[in-house]
Amino acid sequence: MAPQIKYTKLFIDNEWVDSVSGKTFDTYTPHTGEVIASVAEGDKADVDLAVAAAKRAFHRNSEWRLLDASQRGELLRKFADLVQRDAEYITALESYNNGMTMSMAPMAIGGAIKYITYYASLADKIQGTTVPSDGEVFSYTLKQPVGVCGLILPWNAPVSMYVNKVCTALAAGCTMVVKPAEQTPLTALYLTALLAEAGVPKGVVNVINGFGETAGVALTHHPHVAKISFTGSMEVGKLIQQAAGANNLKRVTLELGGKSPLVIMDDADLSIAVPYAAMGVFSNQGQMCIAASRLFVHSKIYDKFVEAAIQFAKNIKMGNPADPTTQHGPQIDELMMNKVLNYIQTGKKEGAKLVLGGNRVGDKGYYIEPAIFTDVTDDMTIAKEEIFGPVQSILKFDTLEEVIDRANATNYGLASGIFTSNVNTAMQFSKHIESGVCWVNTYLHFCGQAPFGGFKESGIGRESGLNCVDPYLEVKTVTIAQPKKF
Ligand code: TXE
Repeated sequence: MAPQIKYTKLFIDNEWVDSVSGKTFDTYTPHTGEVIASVAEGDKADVDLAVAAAKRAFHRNSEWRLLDASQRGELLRKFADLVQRDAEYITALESYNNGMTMSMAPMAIGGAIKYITYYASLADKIQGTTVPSDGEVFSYTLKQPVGVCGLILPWNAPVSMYVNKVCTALAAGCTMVVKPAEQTPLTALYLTALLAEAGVPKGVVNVINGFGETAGVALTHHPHVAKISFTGSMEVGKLIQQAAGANNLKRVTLELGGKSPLVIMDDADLSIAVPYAAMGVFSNQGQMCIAASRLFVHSKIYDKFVEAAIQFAKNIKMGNPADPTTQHGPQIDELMMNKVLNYIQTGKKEGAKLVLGGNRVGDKGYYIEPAIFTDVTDDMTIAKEEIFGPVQSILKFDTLEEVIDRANATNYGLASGIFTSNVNTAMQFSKHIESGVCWVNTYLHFCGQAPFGGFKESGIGRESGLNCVDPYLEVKTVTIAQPKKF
């Protein structure tokens, strides 16, 4: 049964409100493409109201600013408990609006709860230092919340993205305006209702549903927004960086795309490497910034590997994401489905060999069969551009030195991986690969304790990990004159 949809409005000052314009837009389920709800459509006027609310909530005498740091942690722990209480519903809603399979969504929501408790634990660990300044002074630093944050979310993992940004900003003591992706507003709205239930004071978390060119742009250009945290495309990431430079020098963290290399050495255990390589690119229908979308396989084992990869992918069960036995659901929308299908056509035209799948399935919903290309070369479009779909591109290499250079020959630098039984090979690769994350004999391993983010054009800054609150903080040095040194 389809989950009931409870929240569709904007959330400003802890109230559910219609947009100033009264406009709404439809949201769909990717399984059929049918409309499942109409949500309030915010634009500049609504962003202005939300930023004003967040600014009031950031006033030095506000309820939020007067909370103890440990109370912020308590609030987040309570939020984690509420997410746990409603986990089954949130999981179903995520799957319904996003198309994430019910075999994956429970892991995503369970993971999100662990991340929330990790961020909760950071709230009262934010510490300055005492500074051994020269002269007759006493100096120390304060780490203070940066102010109103604009948090712009993508659609590929809505709950995880909401939690990463909102809970880090809350741990730091900031206030915020969240803009969920236009494709997937529903779980963000529900999570916000739970934050209000947990006791977040009014104006601290505001949510504006809407489109990038209107609500998103209003947020990134707003003079009272001190920081933007964005996950999405490289193109929009660059626009956000420019907007920040053009007005009030907002602090910016960006988590953008990837073209992540996964290397299979000839000494790898293929019984592990084959399934990890497949799940590294086919999970979530390939809609992952860390997708292992360039699979480099050693020439000595290339044919054997390809055979095993085809066998594995053939058995991936495609279907309705609501069926818990389904492993492969739909792409998010028609636009993205067509974009992926175009890449598959381009791959064929440029001479790569499509050895499995790659067709649209059915004429309702946005299903694409997992695709495998062999004989892919570095210059091909499918080896260079982020496809964001279920396309495994297999390239051949001969030596470790060669594959490191080829893996690094991209503007992206988000994730990488290697399968090998030689620890020196693993250490050499992990040292020289230009990526923010490197997995050895595993892939897609995530936890709150580990920093996540990209080198090069894959982004700026890191989410999760001990230092994840730093981009939400300013450091202030306080120097007090002393009558004489003692
Ligand atoms: O991203 P957009 P889209 C990549 C992936 C995908 C491509 C396009 O390759 O194929 O991006 O996806 C908001 N100012 N990733 O079109 O447009 C938008 O409303 C401010 C990688 O969905 O970047 C949404 O909330 N905001 C990725 C968010 O930005 C703007 C996840 C992302 O949308 C804006 C998603 C603007 N000018 C896509 N324009 C990852 N890193 O995981 C749009 N937005």
